Formats: sequence, C-alpha cells, structure tokens
Amino acid sequence: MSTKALSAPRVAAIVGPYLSGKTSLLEALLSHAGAIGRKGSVRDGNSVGDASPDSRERGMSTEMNVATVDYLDETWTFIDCPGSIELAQEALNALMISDAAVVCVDADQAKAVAVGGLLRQLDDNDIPHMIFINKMDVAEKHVRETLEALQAVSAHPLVLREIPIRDGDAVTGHVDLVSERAFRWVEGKPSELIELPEQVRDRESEARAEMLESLADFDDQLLESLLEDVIPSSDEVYAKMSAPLKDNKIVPVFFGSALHDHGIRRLLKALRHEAPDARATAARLGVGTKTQPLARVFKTVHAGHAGKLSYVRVWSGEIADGMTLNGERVGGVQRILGTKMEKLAKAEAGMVASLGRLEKAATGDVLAAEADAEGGLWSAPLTPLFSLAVRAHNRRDEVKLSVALSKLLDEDPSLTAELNQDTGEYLLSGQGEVHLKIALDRFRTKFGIDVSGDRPQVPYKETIRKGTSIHARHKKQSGGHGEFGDVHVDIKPLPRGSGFQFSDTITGGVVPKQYIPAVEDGVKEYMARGPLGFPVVDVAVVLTDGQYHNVDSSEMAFRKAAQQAMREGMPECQPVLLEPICEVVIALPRDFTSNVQRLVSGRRGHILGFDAKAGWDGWDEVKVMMPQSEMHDLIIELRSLTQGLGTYSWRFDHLQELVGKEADQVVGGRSHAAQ
Ligand SMILES: Nc1nc2c(ncn2[C@@H]2O[C@H](COP(=O)(O)OP(=O)(O)O)[C@@H](O)[C@H]2O)c(=O)[nH]1
Ligand SMILES: [Mg+2]
Repeated sequence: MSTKALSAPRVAAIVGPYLSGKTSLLEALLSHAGAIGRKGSVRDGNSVGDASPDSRERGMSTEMNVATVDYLDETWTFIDCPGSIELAQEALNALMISDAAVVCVDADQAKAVAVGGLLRQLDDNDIPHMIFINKMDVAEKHVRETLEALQAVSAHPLVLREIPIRDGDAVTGHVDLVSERAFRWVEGKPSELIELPEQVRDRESEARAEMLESLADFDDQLLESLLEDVIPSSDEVYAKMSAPLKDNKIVPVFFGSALHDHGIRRLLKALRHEAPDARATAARLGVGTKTQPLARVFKTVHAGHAGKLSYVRVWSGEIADGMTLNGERVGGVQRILGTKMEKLAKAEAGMVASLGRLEKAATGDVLAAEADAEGGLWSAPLTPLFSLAVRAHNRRDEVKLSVALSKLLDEDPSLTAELNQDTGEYLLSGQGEVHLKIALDRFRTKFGIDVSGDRPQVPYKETIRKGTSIHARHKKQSGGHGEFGDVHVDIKPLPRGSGFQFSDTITGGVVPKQYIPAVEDGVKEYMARGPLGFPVVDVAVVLTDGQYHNVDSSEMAFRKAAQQAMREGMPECQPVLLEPICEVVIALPRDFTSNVQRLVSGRRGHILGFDAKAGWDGWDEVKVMMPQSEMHDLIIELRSLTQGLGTYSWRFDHLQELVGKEADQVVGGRSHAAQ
C-alpha cells in the first residue's frame, strides 16, 4: 500500500454487450494504471477478470470482476460487469454503487446497437456514463456511423470527444477535440504526441464545433461565447465537461482498442477529471449524510476457506477491522484486485472493500453502526423469468444441497428458490437458461454437488362438473376391537376459485359430534389427489347421514369411511382437468410489437390489449392471458424476437378447464410418472 494521501476514492463500472471487450478493457486500465506488471488476456486465460472456473470454461464473465488500483494521486475501483442480459442483476448491483459507468461497445455498429436496453437502464437510474467504442483495430466502419447508430438508441446527446487519424483503412491514432492535440497509437505503450496531421484539420474543427454546440445546450455562458465567436480555451472546455456528465445530460464518447492499449490513457484521464466523486454519488442516491460508518453491500462471495466476503462501498465514516456493523463484528477489511486480496486496517469513505465474516449480511444490505442509517437508492430484485426443477443426483447430497442453495442465493439476489407444494419440486428461478446453467455449474464447482435441472411440472388441478350422493361403510372385524364408520355424503361442484368447503347436516347424533372432524380430515386427505391424479379444488362435500357403533367406531374408522366415499363418488362426477392461466405483461420496443400476435397464439394465449409503456419512449406493453404450461421458455423466444430486449412480468390469474388431446396428454404423463 502506498502511504501518500489520496483524494476520495472513486468507482467506475464497465458495462456493455457480451463480447464487446469489457474484461479486456479492465485489464488494459489496470495495466496502464500500473496495478499489474504484465498484461494478461481473456484469450490466454490469465486476465485479472474472469478468474473463476465457470467463466474460464465458458470464455465469458459470469460475475462482476472488481479491481482497485492507485492511479496518479487517486484510488480507483473498476468493476467489469457481465454483459449477458441474463446476468443483468449483477451489473445493476455494481452500477448502483458506481460514480460513473463506462459503456464498452463494439465498433461494429450492428453489434453496438445491442446496447440500447442498457442505455435505457442507465438513464432510468440516472447513472452518469461515457461510451468507449472498442476494437478500433478491426473496425470496418467509420466512427461517425457507429456514433449515429448509437445516438438512435440513446436518450441523451452523444458528444464525440476525439476523432480518428487514419492511415488508409487503419486507425492509427486520435485527435483530442478539447486540447486539439494529436496522438499516434503505439502498441503496448502510451500514445505518442504528434503534430496535427494536415488531412484531419478540417474534420477536426468541424467536430470540435459540434462538440462545443452540444455542451452549449447546457451552458448559457458557453453559448454566449460561441455566438460571439469567442473560442474557449482547452481548460475552460475541460471545466465544462463534468457538470453535464454528473447530471447525466450528455454522454461523452471515446474510442480505441482494449486489446492493443489504444485510447486507454485518454479514457482514464477523462474519468479522473470528469467523473463525479463519492459525495456527489451519495447525494444522487440519497444516502444519509452522517459521519458515522455506513456502507452498502453490492456483492457477496463465499470464498472457500476465506469464508464469506461482503463487498461494500463505504459511503460515510470509516470501516475498521473488528468494528461492529449491524450487530456483527467485521472479520477483516481487504482491498480487492480480482481474486487477490490485500489486508487493510480500515476502509475510508468512497472506497470499495471486502469485509470478512459478516454472516448475516446479504447483497443489498446497508451496513451501519447505528440502527436508522439511510442507505439511499438500491435496485429492486428482477422478477424471475425462467425456472428449473433442481434435484441432487445423489440422495445423500440433499442436505448439502439446501445449504449450498442458500449460499448461492446469498451471492446472487436474482436467483430465487421455492418448494412447490403441489408438485413437490424444488424450483430454482432466474433470468434465463444461461443464468440457471451457471448456477447449476456452481453447485458442482463450488460445493461439489452434482445437480440436475429439469423443466418444472405445471401445477395442474382438477375439479368436477356434476355432483353425486354416495354411501360408504368402513368395517373390519378382527379379534378384540373392530373398526366401524358409515357415512352418506353429497359431493357438489363449486364456482371457479371457491376452493374446498365441508359441512354437515347431521341431526340426532347419527354421526357423533366428535367424529365429524375426522370425516372432514378423510375428505381433505383424498383431495390431495383426485381421480385424474391432481389436487382437487372447487368442490363442496356435505355429510348428510351415517351410522356408528358404540365399541368399534373411532376417528380413524370415520376417516377411512370418508376416504372411501370420495374414492367411489368422485369418478362419477365428471372429473375435469384445470390448468393455471397467467396474466403476462410483455414489454418490448415498438418495432417488434407486430411479432407478439404470433408469439402469443403459438402458445395458446390471447391478447387483452396494447399500450405504450409509461416512461419508456418507443416501447409497448402487451397484456396477455397465457397458460402457465406454455410459459417455460417464453423468455427465450421473446428475446430472440426482440434482439434480446423484450421482457415480461407475470402473475397467476385463474384456473381454466382443459379438455381433449392436451388434457389426455397431461393426465397420461402424470399417472405414468406417479407409478
Ligand atoms: N480485435 C480486438 N479484439 C478485442 C479487443 N478487445 C477485446 N477483444 C476480444 O474480444 C473478445 C471478447 O473480449 P472480452 O474482454 O472477454 O469481452 P467482454 O465479454 O465484453 O468482457 C476476446 O476475444 C478479446 O480478445 C480489441 O480492442 N480489438
Ligand atoms: Mg467479460
């Protein structure tokens, strides 16, 4: 650790589409800032980021990579976030504690526009962001065209901060539009200052004027100068960059190559001079402004022998090793560089640190010494969109499975788990197939348990269409005490949604009072599995008559008599299958709305109505009714129809009769599985 006094630490999240080069950009930033001696690469599998077995195996970031580095006189933490839409929660959690985001996009404009959903999310949360157009070494199009494509999906003006210098088709350097200085890129080294090449002079003045005009929209003083043809100095312009960025009114745009270290210093300098500081971010989020220790947990890691680690950003005060937060003792404060940890005595306001052994702390928690700490805004967990029924391969692992599961949920708040009472299955739910596959792999790599994930069963129910009256007698004569219970019951259908009702019309004690609850119990036990094999609903049962025996009658005998009555009576009542129907609200960019009809009718659904999505320019919301059995992979098809942007929310709405071939298949499948 260096001992020099550092100004308040800052945090930047690196976000962007999958494969745009975020993890490579992190490596380049760390190498430029001097945090790592030799630069590693994603391709060679020796980068600081993506060190876990599951990300190395997949060649993609499966969780955020956090790295803190001292750059000049400041401490910076960079958080490289996974790009997959299915891991959006992880990215959002990092963004919520960041001062700014660097949006890394591919120079190929067809790939670059995939960033639209992310830009919207940044705007929704008012997170200041800049764009880094990566892979300029292999770019086939001009920066201008990529910029236009990006502008079409950005709510705020993009402000190009540099222009490329070309040698033939290849980009060999850039001109900084504020300082008007030209740089030639040198592989693996800082760029070299060169004289402004003749061929870019015109383009440079034009681009600089455009940049100043964009800024002047938010700065009356600058507007006046421009109208009077007074050209502001570089220092004046630099000074005007940070305010509109902090307020998320403009989006500065840089470019370069993470792989070849081009444009990295320019990006770092822009962050250093223009990104808001921790105090501004705390104010934006509404974090209480006390001086006592207060931090937000944005990531939880169960790190084998190192135990549980809570990654926090400290918003106020200092967090020292051994201090008590939320009633627990902090067991170690560490600075994070990927998977490497460096012990610290304390973490000061603005810093990101890993806190050890806070067993009760969960991702999203506010940690504080006092009870009423105001932690400010935090992201709501995303609604689960895809579920699998999970099961340990080996029965002996079942106990281990539930422990592992709770740790997994700790690490990833967008995973949920629940036992479905109807089907008896353990459902793991998340944002999509890839998200859940990663979770299943972690059971194996982190906890040594092999688990399978299968398509969950649909919680079908059954009911009856007509009623019946039935008499049943349970009688057993075997030495000593016998068993005797005799009941007459009426079974009747009830309207949808009524559930189960039991009553009696017994008079004169033909069934003694103390045995009536036993009759109800027997009926209820039967209801767990009707003639078609499913839980029975919307049925009324009335006990109308019966007989008893002084010696042989018992609760057990009446329970059995009731079950027998149901077993014999129910098949006469025209049993019918009920399937759960859900109300689904699909949100998608308007360009794709016309595809929804086909998507919905292909899944036996019907559309209730269309509407513009409130607050989402250019998006629609389509309200739909759809059988739950058709929803398992809905998100997969929806994403493939909408370039990954579409999403939905849902809730159970009602049960509906299912007849014909589809019903036969369901009943056939279930009775087969039950044998
Ligand atoms: N040509 C070129 N390839 C790059 C550049 N940056 C990253 N890549 C490659 O793009 C791929 C994805 O990079 P990665 O950093 O894992 O992307 P991420 O998914 O955004 O984290 C890897 O094969 C990188 O080597 C670049 O500037 N130029
Ligand atoms: Mg990555």
